[in-house]
Amino acid sequence: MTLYVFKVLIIGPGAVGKTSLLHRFVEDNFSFRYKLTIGADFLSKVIQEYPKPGSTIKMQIWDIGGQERYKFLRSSFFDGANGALIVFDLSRWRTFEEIDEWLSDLYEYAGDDVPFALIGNKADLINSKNELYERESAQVFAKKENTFYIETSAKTGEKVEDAFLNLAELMIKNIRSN
Ligand code: G3D
Ligand code: MG
Repeated sequence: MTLYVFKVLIIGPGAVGKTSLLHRFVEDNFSFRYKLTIGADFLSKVIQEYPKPGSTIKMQIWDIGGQERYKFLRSSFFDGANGALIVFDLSRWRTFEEIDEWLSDLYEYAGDDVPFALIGNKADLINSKNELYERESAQVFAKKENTFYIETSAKTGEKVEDAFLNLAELMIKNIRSN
């Protein structure tokens, strides 16, 4: 029996859906009524028999909440993180341009070997038949950082579990290589 305990961060610009992704993954629901998150908060999720029979992953998932502007608070938030979801909003591409800054914060405060997943959220708002040229930029960005890019919807639940589980696998690999 193997137990993995991971501290996972959800970071990115305001209103991209960080709190909604957290609730979708942990409680499998979506509400338009989450309050603007004040202060950092976390929820726990236990995944049994994953990634293989006999192992369990416990994720303590931290939501950076409304602190985006208060950089000074970030250091304790980032401390001891095992991985992160860096989220932008597919319906507002300028949020993608802020991702670089979030990644440097992650590397600076949590360590530059911390794995992350790049998440384009609100996939339900874009027409999948439309070719987004920016989608390629997101893929290139992720590839350059040796990670993956995934498009989710906290509203419909699409790919939300995949995003967290794929990150879990990167975190497990990262323990083994350290
Ligand atoms: P944040 O925690 O990153 O600041 P929130 O973002 O989770 O608070 O979400 C911001 C707004 O986007 C909320 O709408 C929320 O309902 C909406 N949202 C989050 N994820 C999705 C999604 O996947 N699809 C769609 N269509 N909307 C989403 P309001 O209206 O409450 O501001
Ligand atoms: Mg929030």
